[in-house]
Amino acid sequence: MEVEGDRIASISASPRDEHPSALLQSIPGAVHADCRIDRPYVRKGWLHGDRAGGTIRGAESFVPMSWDEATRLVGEELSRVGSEFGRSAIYGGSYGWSSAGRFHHAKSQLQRMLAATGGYTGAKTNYSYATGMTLLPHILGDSAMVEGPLVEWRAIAENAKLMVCFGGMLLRNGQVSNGGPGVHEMETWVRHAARSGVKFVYVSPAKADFFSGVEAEWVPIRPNTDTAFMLAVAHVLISESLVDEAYCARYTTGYDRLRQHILDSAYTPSWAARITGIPEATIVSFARRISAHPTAMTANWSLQRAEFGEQPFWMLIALGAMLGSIGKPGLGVSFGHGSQGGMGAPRTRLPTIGLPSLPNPMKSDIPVARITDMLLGPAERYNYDGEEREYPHIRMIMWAGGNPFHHHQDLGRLSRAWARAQTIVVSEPWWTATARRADIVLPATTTFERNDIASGSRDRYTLAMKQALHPFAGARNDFDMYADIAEYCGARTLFTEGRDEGTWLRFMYGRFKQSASAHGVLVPDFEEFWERGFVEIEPPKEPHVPLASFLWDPIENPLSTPSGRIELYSETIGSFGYSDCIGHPTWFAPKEYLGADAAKTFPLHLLTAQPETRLHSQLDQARVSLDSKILGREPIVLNTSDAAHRGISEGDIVRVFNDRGSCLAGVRLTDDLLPQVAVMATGAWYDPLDPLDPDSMCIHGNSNVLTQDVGTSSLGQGPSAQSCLVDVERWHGALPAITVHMPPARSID
Ligand SMILES: Nc1nc2c(c(=O)[nH]1)N[C@H]1C(S)=C(S)[C@@H](COP(=O)(O)OP(=O)(O)OC[C@H]3O[C@@H](n4cnc5c(=O)[nH]c(N)nc54)[C@H](O)[C@@H]3O)O[C@H]1N2
Ligand SMILES: Nc1nc2c(c(=O)[nH]1)N[C@H]1C(S)=C(S)[C@@H](COP(=O)(O)OP(=O)(O)OC[C@H]3O[C@@H](n4cnc5c(=O)[nH]c(N)nc54)[C@H](O)[C@@H]3O)O[C@H]1N2
Ligand SMILES: [Mo]
Repeated sequence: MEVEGDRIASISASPRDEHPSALLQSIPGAVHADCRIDRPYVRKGWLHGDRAGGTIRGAESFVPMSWDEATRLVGEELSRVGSEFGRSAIYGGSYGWSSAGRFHHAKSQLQRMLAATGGYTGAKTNYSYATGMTLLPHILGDSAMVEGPLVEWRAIAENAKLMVCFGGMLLRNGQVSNGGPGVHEMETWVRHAARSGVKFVYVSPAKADFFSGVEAEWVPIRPNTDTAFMLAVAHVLISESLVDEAYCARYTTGYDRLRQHILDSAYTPSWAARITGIPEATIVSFARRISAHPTAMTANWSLQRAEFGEQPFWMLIALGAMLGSIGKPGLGVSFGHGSQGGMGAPRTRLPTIGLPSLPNPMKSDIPVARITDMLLGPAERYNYDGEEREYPHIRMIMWAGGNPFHHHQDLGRLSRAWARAQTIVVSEPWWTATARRADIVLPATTTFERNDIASGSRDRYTLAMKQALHPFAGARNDFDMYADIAEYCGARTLFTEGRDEGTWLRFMYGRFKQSASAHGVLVPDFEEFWERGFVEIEPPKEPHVPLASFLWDPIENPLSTPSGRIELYSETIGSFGYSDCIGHPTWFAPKEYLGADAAKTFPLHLLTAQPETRLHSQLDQARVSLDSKILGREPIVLNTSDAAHRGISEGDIVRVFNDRGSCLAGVRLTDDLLPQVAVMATGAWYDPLDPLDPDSMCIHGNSNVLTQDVGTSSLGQGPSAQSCLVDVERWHGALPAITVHMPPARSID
């Protein structure tokens, strides 16, 4: 990276990285963007005593403040809300990716401060694979099969002849990994497997879901119907006696019940063909193929971010068990090889570097994607994973390192819910849609303005992230701002533990060095690491084989499930009595998919995929993302035939709409997408035409104005963004200028 004065002049990837991310080119533009926040601000109405924010948030001007004033206002508000309503009235779930470094991880810093000063209502699970991580412990004893380590690429290359990828294998998603990846290797591993003789088949609504250059066979499927396909594949395995009955008897419980259910319900290939759009013959030959060849199966996380998202994951595990392949080297089932960088890559299992958390004195939390339900329904009861719970009554929200007005579903509904809070404090480097909807805005530094350590849980590198720039204008590190707020509340030392940035980095690295050496791995001391810039930990010689010891001896090494086996019927889940997630996998028709009644009114299934040109909403204000827009609007990919009979052409602007909301988008056409499917990336900054109106059209193209905000089921309560029906029409109106990439109005008093 070249720095001139206090600006990044150019940036390039490490020579270690064979496939660097194109997103690097957006960094200078983002760091020096006009929409950086230069100092603390307070919403004018709030400053004058308005504690009923309403939908005025996002439409009112901001008054500049000194850091001392801002610190005092936040500190006072924490004390007031805490003493009037109790600390669980403060929501600090603060979901979001923040930036790569482990010390300046904004959410972790915020939550330490909130814990040190008395506690908060937190959040469980995530938006990525909430449903998988809640379901899998019931079925396999833990959630490793979705969080990693997965079935490893080296073992796949060596042992599999066929790899089935539900949702495809996406290089665009492989650019990204939590904590900051040292290298981008998804392409390397897929090519390695292909060269070793693995044939790839992917089941997906979009042909583009597998990258070009590696041969892969596309099985087009209607969105949200994978479970129906898998059930019919199971039906064929049963009818043609292709099930590994001995494996099911030894390693699973409930196979007989599932088998009976599949036969009784007549989940035949002809039944599934009508639902999935996959020809009957293809289903039959698919079943024969996966039983004839050593097969690895993976499903992307997108499959479970849909209504009844538990089912495709559970049913894929059932298929793996019926083939007798789970636990065999390089075979079986896992989730996410195509979702994110590092999934399935070899790695020595050491604890990653992290900021230790402080225990939250309030035992209050929600499944993270239920935030709107919580804000709208204080004291309302809800189900989650066998528990009957009650939503707390939230009066104050603090957010750092996340963008709910990008990431949450049904933004109109979120706007109404957001209006219920008395005080909202957001820390952000940029004037995002969320920062604009705060009462107190605290300007944060970016990664380039501080020292940190990157340590991905999914690759073998630990990286020194050295400060390259002075903090922008009045921006401060989250750590420093929360240390001062903690001090106001009398808890500075509890929060800082007497350390500053430098001593924290040494402390965190020291703990890592210690645990590495306990695992027999020697890493250099801090000075040498910082000087050299990275530590690479050699992966083990032998690939990791999940569930290998269980396969070896299921009595000696049982799974942590109640039965000790793979649960194809779960007594526990059955005993919850949920109608939307019963004791075994089954087909539930979503409310919104192409087979639903609602498709008569809104005939297109909208998939909101991860953006190739950004990280979620991050870097939307910079080059790679801006260059991808059409007349400034986020692209929507439509099938040529769907566009033709609506009189829509390539490059047109359309209005995308349903009962929940609408947005503008620029049209890209393709023949390689299933008809009646449309794809928009997430992350275009939310820019409603009338910020005072929660139903207003987003003129920029944030797809979350359209998605539905319901839990996957009473079990997982994960987000269901991928179950969303819409229609499109050509937009003949004027094209309002995008305003969200510029700072909002500011005033002096
Ligand atoms: N429709 C639909 N919606 C989705 C999804 C989908 O598939 N479809 N996917 C979901 C998924 S899987 C995810 S993970 C979420 C992602 O949602 P988020 O994680 O909320 O998205 P980001 O844009 O990464 O938001 C991170 C924010 O942190 C800010 N930030 C970065 N560094 C710092 C820092 O040092 N300090 C502070 N204070 N702030 C910082 C960034 O500027 C940015 O605004 O979106 C979810 N939303
Ligand atoms: N460049 C970039 N990469 C990212 C991110 C980013 O923001 N930018 N975000 C990261 C994060 S936080 C996450 S959680 C992961 C998410 O990883 P995923 O959840 O795997 O990603 P998506 O892009 O939502 O979906 C992948 C593909 O699944 C297909 N799909 C959708 N619904 C269905 C379905 O019902 N059935 C089948 N068979 N296929 C379906 C879509 O065609 C889509 O292209 O991505 C990570 N990678
Ligand atoms: Mo995610």
